[in-house]
Amino acid sequence: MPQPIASGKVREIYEIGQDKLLIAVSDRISAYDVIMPEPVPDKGKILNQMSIFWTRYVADLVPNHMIATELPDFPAEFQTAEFEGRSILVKKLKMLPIECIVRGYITGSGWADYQRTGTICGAPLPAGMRESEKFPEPLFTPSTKAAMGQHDENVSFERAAELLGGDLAERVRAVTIAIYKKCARYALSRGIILADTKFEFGLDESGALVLADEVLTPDSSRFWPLEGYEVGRGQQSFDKQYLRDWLTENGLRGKAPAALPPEVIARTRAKYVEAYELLTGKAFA
Ligand code: PZK
Repeated sequence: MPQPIASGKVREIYEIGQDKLLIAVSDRISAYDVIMPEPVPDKGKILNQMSIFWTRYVADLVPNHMIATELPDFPAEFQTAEFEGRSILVKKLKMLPIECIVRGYITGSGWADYQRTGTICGAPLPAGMRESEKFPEPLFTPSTKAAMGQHDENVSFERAAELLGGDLAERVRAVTIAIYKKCARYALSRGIILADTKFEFGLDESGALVLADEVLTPDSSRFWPLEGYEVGRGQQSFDKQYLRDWLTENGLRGKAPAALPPEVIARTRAKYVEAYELLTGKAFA
């Protein structure tokens, strides 16, 4: 059995030789920052396939780290059912020390910062914006990675430029916004608002800027149903609304419940399948 070199809340990374990694996406689900006691069947496969779809969709804008997505192309020890569909083999990169967050709509910590200070990450914004309103232009709001269990820290573009160098910071900002715009426009045509998302980039052996990590999944993004979207209030989460409502109704916000009702799991799974099918136009087998 291969052993991961790192585990996130939801994913595992395995080292393959000197220059490759295998990323496996689990069926674990978090809500209010807590991992639930039970998996959502097929969530890992669905999110991995969605990420592969988007990574290919933006390949005209930026090179990516993907080497292989199919079991027969993986090293022999990973050619087992537990890795099928939920894993990708990638090129190991020198990861940039920032998370590239892009926001199309004002919500979450961005909305909180705007209400408090009138800015987000030091960027000037129109006065009088309302919760969930679309920005005139997508906003690049980088953060620096915190240790596991900590929240990432928002930084100004100037701070990002100190960490990366001004030229790389500008290139990362431009490609982040270009990817977001292309994908948000497409998703909207399928009935899903991509409110915001997080990308991670690295540099390859030749120093080229390469897109890594998961791309535009509901775990790295806020997906909102276009149906029912209304400025001036918070929006429903496309994927986790049913789970959050159940946790809230049962006084379990931010707690780990002993178990989840089968209906909560089934309805949440159905939302992941729905998002996958809407976005890719393919049935989830
Ligand atoms: C890399 N992560 C995040 C993912 C975890 C942590 N191509 C790459 N090269 C080097 N490093 C990474 C990648 C990618 N992708 C990604 N951390 C490092 C992460 C999954 C599970 F625990």
